[in-house]
Amino acid sequence: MTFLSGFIAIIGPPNVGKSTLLNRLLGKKVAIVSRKPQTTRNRILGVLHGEGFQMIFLDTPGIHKARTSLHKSMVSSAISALKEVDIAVVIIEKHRPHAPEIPLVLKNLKQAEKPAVLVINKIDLGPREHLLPIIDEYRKISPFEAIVPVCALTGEGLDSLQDVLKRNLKTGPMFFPQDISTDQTESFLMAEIVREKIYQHTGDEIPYSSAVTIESINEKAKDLLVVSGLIHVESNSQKGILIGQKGKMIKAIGQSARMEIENLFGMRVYLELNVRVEKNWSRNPRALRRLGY
Ligand SMILES: Nc1nc2c(ncn2[C@@H]2O[C@H](COP(=O)(O)OP(=O)(O)OP(=O)(O)O)[C@@H](O)[C@H]2O)c(=O)[nH]1
Ligand SMILES: [Mg+2]
Repeated sequence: MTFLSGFIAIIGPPNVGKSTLLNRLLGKKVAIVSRKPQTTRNRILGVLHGEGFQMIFLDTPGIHKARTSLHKSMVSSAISALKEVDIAVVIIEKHRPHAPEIPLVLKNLKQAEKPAVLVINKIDLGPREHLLPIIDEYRKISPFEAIVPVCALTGEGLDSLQDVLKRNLKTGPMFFPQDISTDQTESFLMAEIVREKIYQHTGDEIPYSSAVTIESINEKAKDLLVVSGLIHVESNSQKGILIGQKGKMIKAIGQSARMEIENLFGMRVYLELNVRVEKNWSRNPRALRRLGY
């Protein structure tokens, strides 16, 4: 029997559920998720291992009109992921079928000249009868291989999506061994988990002004990891908010990040987090590179 494989980019406006969809397809969390837009900042690779096939997904930052250097780097990583793949999954939301970023997404898709499947996500939100007119409209806009309504949160519609994608795979190698589901390093995974908790625990500009680096990981005992992380923010007042009264905020972030890291690595973890002010890092190309963007 021949083996089928292919690279698939997941693209779309910010916050439409790209990372949720990837995690749900894999049955495993490889990408962080939050209610706030612009959570994903790098291309995140996730491998779906099937019977006789392999799909390599590239989750990407939301495509939008970028202003800061950080946002420009995010959008360009989405567009370059699109160039690497065999097929694109374009996601829009059922309740926002005309989100302002969609024309920019479709323009980039067209320039990349890749076949694409349109996923209409969040079908659990709003009336069901809104779906058919959206499908009709998008059928006319762009020659999609298929249009698949889904709810990434519950998994509804994902079997159909997988079938469509499988039909588009080509004979090819098994690019990743069965036990590998992502190419992210340990320290990147940990930094992302900390970042997700910052998105969950803080409001206003704090999530957008924070970057996380892992400075060291030491295996102290057989089952104890000592991890030291640094949260970079853009101003002293942000540092104050992130630390919180009597260190309450940073403690809460550290605690929930630690629990998730422990689950992921199957080890006890001691997580130390420090906050450093790096003025305007999100607008400084050199700082961005140092922080992994
Ligand atoms: N109701 C509902 N919410 C969803 C669904 N899929 C995703 N979400 C929610 O939408 C929000 C954004 O999800 P993400 O997966 O982070 O979206 P994203 O497109 O990766 O966002 P960025 O990385 O910021 O571009 C989260 O709060 C998800 O729980 C869905 O099918 N239904
Ligand atoms: Mg995301």
